Amino acid sequence: MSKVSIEISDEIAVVTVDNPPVNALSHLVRTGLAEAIQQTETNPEIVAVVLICTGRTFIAGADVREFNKPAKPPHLPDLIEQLEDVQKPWVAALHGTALGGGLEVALGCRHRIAKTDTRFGLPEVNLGLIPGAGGSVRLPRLIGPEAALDMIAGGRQVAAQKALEIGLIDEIASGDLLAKAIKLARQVAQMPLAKPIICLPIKQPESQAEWLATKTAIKNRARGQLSPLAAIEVVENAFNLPAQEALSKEREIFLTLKKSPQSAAMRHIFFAERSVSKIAELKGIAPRKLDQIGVIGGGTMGAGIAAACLLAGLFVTMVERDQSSLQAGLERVFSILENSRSRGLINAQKHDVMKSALTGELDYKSLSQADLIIEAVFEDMAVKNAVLTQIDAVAHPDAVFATNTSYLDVGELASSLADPSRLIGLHFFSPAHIMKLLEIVRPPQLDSAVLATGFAFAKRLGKIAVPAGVCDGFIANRMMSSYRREADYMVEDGAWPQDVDAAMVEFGFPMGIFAMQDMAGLDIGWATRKRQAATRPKSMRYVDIADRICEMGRFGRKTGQGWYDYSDEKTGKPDPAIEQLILEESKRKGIKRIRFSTDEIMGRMISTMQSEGRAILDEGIASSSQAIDVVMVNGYGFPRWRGGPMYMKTAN
Ligand code: 3H9
Repeated sequence: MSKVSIEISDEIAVVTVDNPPVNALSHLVRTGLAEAIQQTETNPEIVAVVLICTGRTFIAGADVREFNKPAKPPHLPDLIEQLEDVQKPWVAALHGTALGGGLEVALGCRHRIAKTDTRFGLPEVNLGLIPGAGGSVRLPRLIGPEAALDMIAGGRQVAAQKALEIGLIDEIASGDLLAKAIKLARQVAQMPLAKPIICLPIKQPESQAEWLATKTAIKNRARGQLSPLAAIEVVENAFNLPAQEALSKEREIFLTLKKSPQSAAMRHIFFAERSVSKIAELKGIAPRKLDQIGVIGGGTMGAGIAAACLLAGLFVTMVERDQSSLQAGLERVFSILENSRSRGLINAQKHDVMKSALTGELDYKSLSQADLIIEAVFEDMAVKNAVLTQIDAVAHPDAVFATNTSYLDVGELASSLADPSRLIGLHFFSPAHIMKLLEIVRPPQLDSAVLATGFAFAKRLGKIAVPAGVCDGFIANRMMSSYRREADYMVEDGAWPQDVDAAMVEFGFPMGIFAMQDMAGLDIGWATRKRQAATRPKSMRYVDIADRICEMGRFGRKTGQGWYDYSDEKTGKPDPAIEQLILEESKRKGIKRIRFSTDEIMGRMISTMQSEGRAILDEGIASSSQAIDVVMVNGYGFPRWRGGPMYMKTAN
């Protein structure tokens, strides 16, 4: 069935793409568009053409699922060249997201009109690619090299108002997009045909110094990923080479990247992120109502969760144990909202609406109308049980209960309720209003509608929801515990903390595991280890160094010292006292220290994660290896361009 239709009315042809869910440029769509170009161009009754899409969005890009197969003609770059060669004006009528190949098609049209809430981007870099159908050559001609580099190398999307200001679109249409686009098409049909973008002159960057600084920042952020560097190259080609040469270069680089292991890994994670939250058993099960959210606890996590809910348009009641804790909790939320406003993420009006959707209370009875009540109190079984018992006494019968525990047994917590089937684990990552990952922990007694509500809640918050079974640390923290344990083993065996950290930063993590622990606070892990001490198998190797460091009162950055010394430098420097402690501990255990190369460190750390991942899968804690990859990439900075630890095992 054709994915592209043409309707002619009063000399204007409306070409409609209908390829749900996101109108991706599949082979059928490209074929349909090629036919539409030919038919509208040769039909003398047509004076102008409107290109529009059905459903929730304009074309959101090439059909990435086709990238694993040989490409079939018509190829997108050729199609866009044909579009540019036409003698009748095409008006792209845009809504939803005009991304990647979709924006490139719009750039092939002579005019662009968009609905108020449309977003524009060339996000190929997030798939390990660069634009492959002229985007890097046309966009800088339209909006200047600086703005284009930001969109192409940073994968940044711009909103309609900004797009209008920088010249990416001609007009914003409030109301009926099609009617406004037809009106514009009629107007431009009366005027001389506008020049195609490829024929527009291109400017050099305004300041070479600023251009260099931007390039350096992009290179630093790339941390081993190739596509941002390729993005710089193609945008520079756009202003250094003749247009046709720049187009050929872009095509050549795009095709090389498309075949690269990095792009394959990033495509894997893109689709994994979308598949992990599809739970077959929830088909047909309706989630419960979700308007009023109760959050118990106004600490860092509680406040972050409350802010995430407010930013998603929900009403929140925060409950704290006393007035000063409540005030501090509310202030934390207000400051997150204010920060979102000052960064332009929400406007002043939305900020005020969200602020007034938050209430603070000391009495649990205030939660009697809440649809979902999330406890985010101190990580202790007895404390959490006491809170859940109080919620149980006041909540309405359909309310769903959630715990934000990151380690505790959710099944055991549920057993403190009259009806254990209503408690779910919602493990947020800090900062909760920013981090995309949400582990949805399923205790054995869980009711399906409660689970469906957990997933609906995650979707409402724009989170990537990954289901996890009950075990110490679920997927994310269990994986990280194994990673941390292996790092401790390596330090006791002969590596220095800074060697391990440097190797893993080189691997692509944003920071090393020891630096990360110093940032989070060493006392948290220490408390967990003490809690686990009684049940830890005696045969298991245990490294005492971290405990010794805590016993010295060194809890990381907040005390100025931890694995590293932060007294002079913000980034921390290796401390001879810690090196001495490590040497003593190795000696005490009778370990003859050996040196490890960077590759050996990386290899040992990754294979440890893979073994732990295998165990997590075998025990049914994760439903698929993709789930583990998604958790590691979105929760703990595993480099996206490597696809995740489990993907690496199959890809190599
Ligand atoms: C490109 O264009 C290269 C060109 O420069 C050159 C070519 C020569 N292809 O995210 P959602 C599926 S590269 C195939 O849940 P949302 C997705 O898997 C591309 N499928 O919805 C899911 O399927 P399912 C540049 C795609 O509303 C369903 O659509 N473009 C594609 O939260 C819904 O997706 C991009 O990188 C695709 N391109 O967000 C844009 N996109 O239902 C990538 C989505 O079976 N896409 N699907 O799970 C996005 O950013 C988001 O999907 C979008 C919608 C914002 C569009």
